[in-house]
Amino acid sequence: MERTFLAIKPDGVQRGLVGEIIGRFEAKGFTLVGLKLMSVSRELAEAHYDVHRERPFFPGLVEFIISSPVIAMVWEGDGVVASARKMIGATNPLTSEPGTIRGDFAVNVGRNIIHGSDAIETAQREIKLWFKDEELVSWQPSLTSWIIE
Ligand code: DAT
Ligand code: MG
Repeated sequence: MERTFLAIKPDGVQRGLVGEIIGRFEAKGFTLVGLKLMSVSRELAEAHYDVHRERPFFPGLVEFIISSPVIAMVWEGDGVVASARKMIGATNPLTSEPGTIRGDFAVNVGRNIIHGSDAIETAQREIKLWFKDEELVSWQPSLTSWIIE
């Protein structure tokens, strides 16, 4: 079953949007299989954003991610990687569609509330980086037959 890594960034946690954001993925019908509130180490933040290491915004991005707690999550479901990216919206919240998380709650690219893996391979890398195997729980929600034909 496909899985993706999502993280509510420090701004989303500080602004009290954790319940709202988790609720959207629950209501959609995806399954939560991993969840933790954590302070992120500089090492983890730099590894997570390694592809952006040479970009001018990298130092500020790392400082932001380690500045305050983050909610790290793994969600499961058919097509969850691409669908979660759609629900999150475009990187710059000023261009994110209304109805997306960034479109509804953010105005600034450096404070865009949530991270979501951008491809299946990225998701696998990020899940391994953020979670130990034993922190992930495989389970079958009893509502499944009312959500998937
Ligand atoms: P996304 O988070 O939509 O996958 P990304 O991987 O291109 O976007 O960039 C990672 C994060 O870096 C993004 O969520 C916010 C920050 N960022 C990206 N482009 C930026 C820019 N031009 N200025 C400041 N921060 C930026
Ligand atoms: Mg990205």
